Amino acid sequence: MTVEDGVAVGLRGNKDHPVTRGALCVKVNRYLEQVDSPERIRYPMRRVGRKGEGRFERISWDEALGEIAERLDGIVREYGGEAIWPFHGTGSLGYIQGLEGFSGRRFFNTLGASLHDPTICSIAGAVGLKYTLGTSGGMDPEHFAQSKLILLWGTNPLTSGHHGWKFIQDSGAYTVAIDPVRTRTAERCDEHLAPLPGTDAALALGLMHVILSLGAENADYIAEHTEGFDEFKGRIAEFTPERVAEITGLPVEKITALGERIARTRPTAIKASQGMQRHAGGGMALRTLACLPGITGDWAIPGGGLHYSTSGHFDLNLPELMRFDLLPHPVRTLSQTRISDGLLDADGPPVKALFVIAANPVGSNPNQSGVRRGLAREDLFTVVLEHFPTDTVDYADIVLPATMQTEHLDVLAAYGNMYLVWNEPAVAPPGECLSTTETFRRLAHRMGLTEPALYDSDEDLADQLLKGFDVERLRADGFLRVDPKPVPNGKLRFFSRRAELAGHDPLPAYTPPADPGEGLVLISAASHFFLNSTFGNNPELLRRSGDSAVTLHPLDAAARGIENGAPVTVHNDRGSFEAVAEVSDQVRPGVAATTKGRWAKFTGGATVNATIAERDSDFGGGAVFHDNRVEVTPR
Ligand SMILES: Nc1nc2c(c(=O)[nH]1)N[C@H]1C(S)=C(S)[C@@H](COP(=O)(O)OP(=O)(O)OC[C@H]3O[C@@H](n4cnc5c(=O)[nH]c(N)nc54)[C@H](O)[C@@H]3O)O[C@H]1N2
Ligand SMILES: Nc1nc2c(c(=O)[nH]1)N[C@H]1C(S)=C(S)[C@@H](COP(=O)(O)OP(=O)(O)OC[C@H]3O[C@@H](n4cnc5c(=O)[nH]c(N)nc54)[C@H](O)[C@@H]3O)O[C@H]1N2
Ligand SMILES: [Mo]
Repeated sequence: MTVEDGVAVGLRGNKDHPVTRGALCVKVNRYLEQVDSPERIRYPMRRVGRKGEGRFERISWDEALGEIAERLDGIVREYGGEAIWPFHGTGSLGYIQGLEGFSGRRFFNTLGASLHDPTICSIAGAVGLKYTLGTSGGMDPEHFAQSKLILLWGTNPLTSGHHGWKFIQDSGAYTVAIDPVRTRTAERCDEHLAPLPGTDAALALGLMHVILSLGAENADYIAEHTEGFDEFKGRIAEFTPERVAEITGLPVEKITALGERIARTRPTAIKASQGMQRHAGGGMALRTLACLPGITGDWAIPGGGLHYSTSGHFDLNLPELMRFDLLPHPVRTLSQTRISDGLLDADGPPVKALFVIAANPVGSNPNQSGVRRGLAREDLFTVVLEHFPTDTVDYADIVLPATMQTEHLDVLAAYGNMYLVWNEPAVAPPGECLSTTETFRRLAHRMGLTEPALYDSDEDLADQLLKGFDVERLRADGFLRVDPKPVPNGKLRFFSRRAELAGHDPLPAYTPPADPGEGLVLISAASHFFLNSTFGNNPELLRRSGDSAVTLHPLDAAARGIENGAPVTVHNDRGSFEAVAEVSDQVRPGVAATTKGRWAKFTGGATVNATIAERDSDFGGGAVFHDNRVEVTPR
């Protein structure tokens, strides 16, 4: 950042960073506009209108903290601490200020508040990978530069993580996109396969079938580094290319040709990310994919293996940061993806106080109308810590103004590479904005809590989190590479006893999509212009993103009498939203595509999330955003 007279005037990427190499994305390039936006929430506010209406009056921090302290005291006395739900989102991936429940957890622990399970993003795939690999940490993405064949499987890095693309380009590898949608990334690949959504595990089993038929498996790797191959062979035998063609909707020849290419190309790497696990069988899909490099032995070759997320490589001292030892007794866990369930029908005491921290559940959760119903409960006391008046803020009883990354101290583990990041505050916050940590230090004081750990400074918290790391170097350079952990961790398990004990098939399998509806499968993946719902109010990005659109194949459009550019309603029995039809062969027949991240209040009152079911995926209680059947009708 360039700061002049205490004001941030410039923001650019760090040229010395080995992954970002000085580049920012379309969204973060506009971060300073957001910091300085006239719409930024700068003062605490109290609701004056109905819930959902979004009318507030400015109050002082003293009044805000006083009211929150009094309400919490009363709720704890009457219903117990578990009636409080600290609901964290992914708005900040900082360990100190955000990240899915770390910040403020100490405070909530002393009150005995319910735990929050961050299930919305990547959990199904991570649990699936752990069954196969014993870890969710995969290949170092910098190793893609050494790959000869790269399968970009259910991932659109040119939109959702463009820094990784450089290594893929450097490799000169043959690239194959496997995605029901011809994305920006698929356009740039040598080949594109468009399977029916939710059928990836079947495709992976079919590819392994081809490899085994050619006798191209790596017998030495299998014997030395894996378990359960004999059992797994029987499962693979069931997935002939003909059967897989029927399940995936891909031509048999394409499946066979790709299997043959994998069989003869070392190292082959798979870049998967979260897209394919937003399905009923999403955890099983990742678990099955991770077996492919186990058959070929690619896991043992630099430039081979599978990359999903790097979070498993960051061994930070979370217990010391979170301090679960401060809980007075064991407490229940509430799932992030099931907020309407939690608010309307919780097991145990009713949720009476909700803190929304760096999250926008009305915009980003499944079951938008259910989320609204839950938040509209008159007897629910809702506090939202935010930068902007989001669709969720409209339901707050008290809104607290939060600092942005330019204004607070934080430590981040990169989402998709191997570097820790130090986030130094560069400018003073505007108005009366406070960091999450300072908000909870002040609230603890106001409630008369005496636990000393509640008053640790941000620097202390960073030191505790980073015990064993070179904090001085991290602070001086701004980033620090962590040592990769071995993958697989121990032997690769084709047969998983742990999966069996958890009630799953002990072998990798194909779990079909679960939405029982008819109609088109609607995928709502990352928008090029928004980061989830963050930046969804940036005027320039809104302008560039155009209208809320839904892409339909010409055959599906014709069958519905829909022309390119026509206004349509997208609907199912859960809800509906309005869009403009884009008729294009970018999607395969039977599939429709839109993007996530729009604000309901700017889009006719509802977004795609109004059509998505609040249903768990197979592993870990993940969300099933892309397992969504809809109908599209002209408006
Ligand atoms: N620009 C931008 N970047 C982002 C985000 C954003 O909102 N905007 N969000 C960030 C976050 S929080 C995350 S978790 C990541 C998510 O980014 P990704 O992991 O890339 O996930 P998605 O965008 O959900 O989907 C990626 C691709 O998977 C495809 N897909 C959907 N279903 C299937 C399927 O069944 N099989 C296959 N093979 N493909 C399928 C979609 O068409 C899409 O092109 O991106 C991060 N980066
Ligand atoms: N249809 C559909 N929906 C999806 C997905 C999908 O693929 N399709 N993907 C899902 C995924 S991967 C994710 S991760 C979730 C994300 O869902 P959420 O976690 O709810 O993320 P956002 O919608 O970006 O909202 C985050 C909010 O945090 C605020 N914020 C940012 N930084 C800070 C901070 O430091 N302090 C405070 N107090 N607030 C801050 C931002 O202003 C923003 O309003 O969405 C999910 N929703
Ligand atoms: Mo995410």
